[in-house]
Amino acid sequence: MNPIELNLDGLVGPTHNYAGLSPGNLLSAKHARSVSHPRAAARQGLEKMKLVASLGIEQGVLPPHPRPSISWLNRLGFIGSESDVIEQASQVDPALLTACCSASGMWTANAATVSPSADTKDRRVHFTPANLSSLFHRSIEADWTGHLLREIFQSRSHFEIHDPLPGASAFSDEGAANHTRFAASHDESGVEFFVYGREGVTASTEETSLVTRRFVGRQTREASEAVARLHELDPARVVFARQSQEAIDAGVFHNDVISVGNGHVLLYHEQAFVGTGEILAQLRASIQSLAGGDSEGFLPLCVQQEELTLEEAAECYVFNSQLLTLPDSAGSMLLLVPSECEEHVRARRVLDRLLREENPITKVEFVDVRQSMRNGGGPACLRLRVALTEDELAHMHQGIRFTDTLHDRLLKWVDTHYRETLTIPDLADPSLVSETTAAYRALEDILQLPFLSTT
Ligand code: SUG
Repeated sequence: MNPIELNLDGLVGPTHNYAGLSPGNLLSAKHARSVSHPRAAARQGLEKMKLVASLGIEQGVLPPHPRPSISWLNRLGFIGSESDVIEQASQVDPALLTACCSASGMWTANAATVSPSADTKDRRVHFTPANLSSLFHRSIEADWTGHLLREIFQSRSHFEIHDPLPGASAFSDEGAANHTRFAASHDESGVEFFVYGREGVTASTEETSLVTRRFVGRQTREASEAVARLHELDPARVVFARQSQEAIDAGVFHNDVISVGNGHVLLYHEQAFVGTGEILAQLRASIQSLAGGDSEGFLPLCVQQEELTLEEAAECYVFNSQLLTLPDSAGSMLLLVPSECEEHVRARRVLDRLLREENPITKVEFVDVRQSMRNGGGPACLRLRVALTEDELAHMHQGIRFTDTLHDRLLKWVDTHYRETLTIPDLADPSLVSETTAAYRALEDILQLPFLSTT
């Protein structure tokens, strides 16, 4: 039996739009207010899930968050019938309506941080839903994500779902997008690597000021450390690193835009971190000690700025790839790369070099997730990795496991319920609420999750 890595992809929701809501995310800013294609976006996501499942890798699907969120608009003081609420919000504060319509829950790499049972003291899988407190439209995901994870991973003897960290800026947490795990295989204990963008509680005024920098990092050191404590990880098996400010300023708002890890491999840009030499030494020592010193060892694969600048990386998203161990292939890996890189001459050169050189990456495939990419979300953003044992897999909710039948049902569902195009003014259309409610009601049956249209 192969060790299991479940990839939980977020199904793109019917309100997928380009609102330019994320400072520091240059692709989102570039496409702000352009016309989106929700149906094509959801189809692209489903195609990616099908591709990963066809490799023999366990795939699952997480439903879209309920949007437009009438309950959040109610919390903000817009009261009345659903159409009254939409109308008031669109007149009084259209930006709030837009935020409460965002389909950003699709980027499940930001849903939570996950530590598998092989790493935790109580031998349960630990999840901490990300509070996403940096940006309002993302912060409203946290409670619902917690609820969803509790429904999907119900067995308390196998799974622990923590509350999100406190919502203050000092504990800003963006989940697995800033977390990587190194292990000989998915079922063995590993080293967890947390990357943060700034200090939280102890930040100096200079550090948070935009006078000397372009963008402020989202993940704080305090948040990463709190998650590691909550998950009861062995401190000897945890490494923390700080993102370089150059990377953040170039548009690297999450670490998964500039590095990706799997097995014992870390593919990273030379300007990704502060103090790279020391970080690599810590990772090497920790990984080495896992296997009593006789492991094959840590394999860092560096991309230098002469090959690809930070700005180019933040544009083509070559690092925002899924690095997948291929089952039954003695540890060889596939890099699933956004199709934008296929036409990007310098990214192609990097990929060709990786394939030529001695390392476990034996295959590169391109995947079209262009609708998501235009909002700054590549293949890696769209999935949450959960390493599980056979027993844990059997104890989670089975209705979200991806099969050909589920794929076909979801495709039909998307074609029935999604609009072909959506503009920002369309978000003020009250019929969008009834359309999406009908969609979520139908999805309850498909995924066997009976609360999607009522929360
Ligand atoms: O948080 N974009 C998301 C993209 C998240 C990508 N995730 C990872 N790198 N793991 C964000 O910036 C844009 C929404 C808008 O502008 O309409 C947005 O939220």
